[in-house]
Amino acid sequence: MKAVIALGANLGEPRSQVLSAIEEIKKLLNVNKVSSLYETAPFGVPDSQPNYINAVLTGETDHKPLDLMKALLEVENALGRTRSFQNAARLIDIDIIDLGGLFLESEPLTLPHPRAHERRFVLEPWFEIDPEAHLPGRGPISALLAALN
Ligand code: PH2
Ligand code: MG
Ligand code: MG
Repeated sequence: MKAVIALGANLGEPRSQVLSAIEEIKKLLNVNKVSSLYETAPFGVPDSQPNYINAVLTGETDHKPLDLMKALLEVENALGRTRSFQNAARLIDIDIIDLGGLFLESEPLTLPHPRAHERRFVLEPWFEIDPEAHLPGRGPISALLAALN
């Protein structure tokens, strides 16, 4: 199954944490494409947070959704992630955006990512590596991006 994964960091050394996370994810799945790193203003959180470094990658995996999520949480933990409150500034965040077009609504994991369609910091790097991509249930990411303008 094709996986689309978004990374973000805005504490510590965000660029090197995102790059380290990408290296760890390459051990978990067959990574095809990795976007550039984007410096983005904090979105939907207090402006007082530092800017983020964001990236998106695509890969192939046979992991079941919850197994992939747990493996990615372990990468977050290995890189020092702690959780205080939702959307708090963080050392690393790794989110599954889409996994093979699956729709899943469960307590630990909702697929596709329920807020991806409104997040330029996800759509722009994703568009860079896969301009024809669709976000299941929402449509072409090119149109989603245009709608944000
Ligand atoms: N992640 C959030 C909330 N806001 N803003 C930017 N620019 N980048 C992020 O990765 C980000 C955010 C919650 O996961
Ligand atoms: Mg997130
Ligand atoms: Mg997350």
